Amino acid sequence: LVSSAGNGSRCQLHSPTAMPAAGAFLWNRRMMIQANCRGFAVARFMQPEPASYARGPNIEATTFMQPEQPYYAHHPGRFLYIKDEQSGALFSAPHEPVRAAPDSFCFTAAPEEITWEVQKHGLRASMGLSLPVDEVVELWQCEIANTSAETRVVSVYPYFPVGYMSWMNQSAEYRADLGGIVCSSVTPYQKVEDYFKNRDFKDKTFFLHETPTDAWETCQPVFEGEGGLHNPDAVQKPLLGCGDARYQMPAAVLQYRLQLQPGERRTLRFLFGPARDEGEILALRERYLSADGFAAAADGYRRYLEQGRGCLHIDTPDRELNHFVNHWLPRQVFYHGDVNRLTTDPQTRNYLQDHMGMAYIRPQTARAAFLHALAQQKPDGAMPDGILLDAKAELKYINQVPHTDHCVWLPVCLDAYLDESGDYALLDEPVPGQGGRSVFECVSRAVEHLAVARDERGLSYINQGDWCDPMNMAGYRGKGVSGWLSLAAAYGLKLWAHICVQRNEDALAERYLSTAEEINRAINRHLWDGDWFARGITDEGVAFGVRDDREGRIYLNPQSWALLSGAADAGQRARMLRAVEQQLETPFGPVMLAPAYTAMREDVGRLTQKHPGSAENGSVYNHAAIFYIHSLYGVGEGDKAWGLLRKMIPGPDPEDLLRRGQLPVFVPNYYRGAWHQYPEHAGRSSQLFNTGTAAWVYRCMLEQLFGLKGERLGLRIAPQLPSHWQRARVERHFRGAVFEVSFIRAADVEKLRVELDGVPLREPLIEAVEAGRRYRLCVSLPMIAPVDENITE
Ligand code: CEZ
Repeated sequence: LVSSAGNGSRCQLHSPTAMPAAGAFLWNRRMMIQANCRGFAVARFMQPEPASYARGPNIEATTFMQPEQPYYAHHPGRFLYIKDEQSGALFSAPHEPVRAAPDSFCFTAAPEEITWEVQKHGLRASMGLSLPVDEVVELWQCEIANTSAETRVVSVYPYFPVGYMSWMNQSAEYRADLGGIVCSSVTPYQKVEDYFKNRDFKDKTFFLHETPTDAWETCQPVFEGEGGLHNPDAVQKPLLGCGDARYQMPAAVLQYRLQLQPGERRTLRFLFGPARDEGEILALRERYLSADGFAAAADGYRRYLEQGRGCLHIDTPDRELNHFVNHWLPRQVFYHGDVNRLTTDPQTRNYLQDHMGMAYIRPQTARAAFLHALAQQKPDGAMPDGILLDAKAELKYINQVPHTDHCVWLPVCLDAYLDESGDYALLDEPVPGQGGRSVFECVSRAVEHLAVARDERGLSYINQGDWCDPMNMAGYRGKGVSGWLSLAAAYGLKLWAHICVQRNEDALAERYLSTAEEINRAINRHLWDGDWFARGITDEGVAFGVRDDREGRIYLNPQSWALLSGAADAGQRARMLRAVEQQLETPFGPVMLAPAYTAMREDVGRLTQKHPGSAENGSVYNHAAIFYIHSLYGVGEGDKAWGLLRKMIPGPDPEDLLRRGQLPVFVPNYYRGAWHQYPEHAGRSSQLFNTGTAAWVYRCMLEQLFGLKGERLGLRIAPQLPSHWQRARVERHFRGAVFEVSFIRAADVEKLRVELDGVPLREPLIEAVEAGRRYRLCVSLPMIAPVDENITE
């Protein structure tokens, strides 16, 4: 079903039907495309707000990227029809729209390209998609090969639907002078000011060919006719009709009539994308549409991805984990941090956590992002709901809803950044637009804002949401509080106090620590429910996420952050872990709450209206799951943490892959939960690769699983390898140095022993790391558990 090649840098799926939504994504500085194994695709580009150049056949709402994106016959995609001119037999690549059962099929996700290969009727069709680094254009290289023993005559029709472009104006025609099809439209608007905003939009969609075509069609309804997409009318005729689209729905269709000798192959290259005018189209053609143009773009893209390689290369007994960590995880972290999920107003918490991830990938970008975010801090120390990335950006969607947690992410993410980079100078950097205040002062103000935004019980207000976006009605009347945020505030205060100590700001540190303790006490007084912490208290004073609740009895986040904040003592900890295990853990990871709500709770909010087991209503919400894992490592529960961490990556066994319906090439924002309510749907991936999870997974792997964690003085070694691993090798880049680390479990080892270049260390800490140096570490670990026979090394 799923295999890998290229040492894990290629992930291959051998069926177009077993995991129909499985796919991969590519992005560059201006666009992204998510394409699935069957040929459907969703692409967005920035102008500067996200826009599309291929749409569904009806007016589409502009919205943010959605989980469990549905696909349907006329969904945008990129296809090839292939007709045998002698027998009339028809199939299509990759699978849609004809859906003929292939003789063989291979979808390949690679970091720099996505390819499909289909074998049918003695023919092999392949399609490959790649992107340049800086321009909005898809580079398509297709090949058709005769794998039979006879000479074949075939027609190949690339079919790139463009969809419903506009209700004001849409058309398409073939342009011999440009060498392809150009679809034109006017982005619909009504307000005069929008005319000026839209004037420079890329309202054309082009499809250019390198090899001259035999015929074309540009009008979607004419192409499809009565035959439907499975068997379009136009394909039944010897040649396409070469028609225009005049206020009709455009499509880009070409026809190549090819005669192929046995073994012969033909390569066809195309460009697909948006443009403002013909000049832009010609320039893209010039630059890219040739073998050399494609090769140069591929080179450039490879160099771009190099920047996202990350700082960790692993070789463990778990082969699929190695592939994931070496090739895919840092790529996903880099995507988030380099292009900010292709938004112009990332949610503040997302922006900060995405750049926490960037601290391990390209720290200077993280540094700039923290300064950029702080420049938008409000006069009272609060952080805005979203960070505006350019002058024209506006707060949209969820960023118009007041959430109370944004300040928390400053100490949390900066702490990680400082540990990794050692860049304590950042703290003294003045923040632009903040009247000369330094980073340290701004963050202190944020932390103090958290300390103040509490009620008479000492708990943090929730307003219309905290980390949980749709928990919008627990406190919208101004009284309700968040248990999670109170814990997170206590934790944030402690982290910041620690940084104060390092700066000899002892009085400040003491103040923050005592506030943190005060919060922890308030939480224990008001929110400890006997076996776990409640999620919050509503405007009406009702605690929720408690044993008396029939639905939403227990939430994961308060337990995780109680471990981090130190609110839980050893007895509470044991009870909480048991409760989580019994009520929240599933074969696909821990769900965020249980039981999932089946009806609206007006004193909790719209999360309870989401489908049970989806998203925040009790899915395995991976962001929440990784907080829990991080906190488990924090209290030394390494094996437990590992078990849950491994569940976050689909596979390797085929049954699990089928359940998730996703390839192990990214962490999705969730897997369906409601394990007890809807077991047949549990585990299914949301396919949404926008998630703060990625940064935290990378962090947990580096700092906790392998225990190669930065701190002010250097690199501390404190691994928590799963006890059944006998050995592992890791290359860790840190502050310009390279650490080659080999971990070995041995019977004669009683406690962690670290040798540096053959010399035992007194403390497992490498101080004063020298950039450019290669350090060889041998880390010996005691045996904890017997060897698991199932694990092959
Ligand atoms: O958005 C995420 C946010 O980007 O939800 C997380 C939150 O911490 C992230 O910052 C948990 O709520 O508004 C909604 O109902 C959406 O479902 C969002 O909550 C969700 C998006 O689906 C993810 O892109």
